[in-house]
Amino acid sequence: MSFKSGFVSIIGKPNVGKSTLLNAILGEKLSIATQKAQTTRHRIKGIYNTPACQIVFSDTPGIIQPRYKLQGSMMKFVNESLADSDLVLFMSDFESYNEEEDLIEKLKLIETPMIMVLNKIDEHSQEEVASKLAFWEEKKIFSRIIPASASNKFNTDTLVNCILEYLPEGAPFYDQDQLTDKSERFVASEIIREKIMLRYKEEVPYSVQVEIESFKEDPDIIRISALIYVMRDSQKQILIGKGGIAIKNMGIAARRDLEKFFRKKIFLQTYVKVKEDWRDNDYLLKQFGYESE
Ligand SMILES: Nc1nc2c(ncn2[C@@H]2O[C@H](COP(=O)(O)OP(=O)(O)OP(=O)(O)O)[C@@H](O)[C@H]2O)c(=O)[nH]1
Ligand SMILES: [Mg+2]
Repeated sequence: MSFKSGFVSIIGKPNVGKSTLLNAILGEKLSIATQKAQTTRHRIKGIYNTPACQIVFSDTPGIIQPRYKLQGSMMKFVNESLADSDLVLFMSDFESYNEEEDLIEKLKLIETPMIMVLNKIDEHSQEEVASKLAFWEEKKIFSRIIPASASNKFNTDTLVNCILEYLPEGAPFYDQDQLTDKSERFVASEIIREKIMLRYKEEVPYSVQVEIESFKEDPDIIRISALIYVMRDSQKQILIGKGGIAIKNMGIAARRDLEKFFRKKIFLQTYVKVKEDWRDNDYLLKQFGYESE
């Protein structure tokens, strides 16, 4: 058989496990995943390479009704990804969403073949799984429906094989040893943001932007300096914590994961700055990389 290559968009509501699935397929923790909704803010390409194929997955932000400009950009990333894919993976879990009917109407408009992934089956009984599968079958919008557990890597190989059936024959689009289209700086900033999402509550994770000020790689160490922007002074106080303990512990956790990803010793410095309402500021959103490609 000749070489197959193509683009696959992973879309769905927030928190259904899109990034977890991408990481499970790639065998690398490329895209950050947390229990909080709206973890992913960008379109992140993850490139799956074997001697027989190259699948360029796009992880995308969870589909929501935008309330501020940052969320508007996030939804633009979803649409762009849909526009240039050979196949769509629509992922859902067992939550029932208020706007589900609206979303289903939108899915019906997508002309690209779609595979539905029913995720998190590890948390549910066979009866529940069967009834959810029947619910989606009935919509008649998917070429295939695959029950899976991304965090347990259950059915992810089956899914990859199924994806390949829908991809055209053709040469690879990227170097066959390339993992992502994103820079090392981007991945570093995301690892730090993941730790903030995991360790802080309420609006703080949603008010944070992480920018890598410098990233210097020496033979035995990478020195990273990160600027963490928040929207208000009160958030800065929370982020830093009493005597700086909260940010110190966040930095330790981030460094641990940075060392795992880059497979090198890391020296990490963090600074916190206030940029009022950056989430609604066109200029800053552009500067922070939330502009369309
Ligand atoms: N039990 C269970 N939990 C899962 C599974 N897959 C993902 N999760 C968990 O679901 C949560 C959300 O996972 P993410 O991968 O961040 O979800 P997402 O769809 O990328 O979310 P957004 O980026 O916010 O759109 C995390 O706590 C994951 O550990 C699964 O198969 N089973
Ligand atoms: Mg995600």
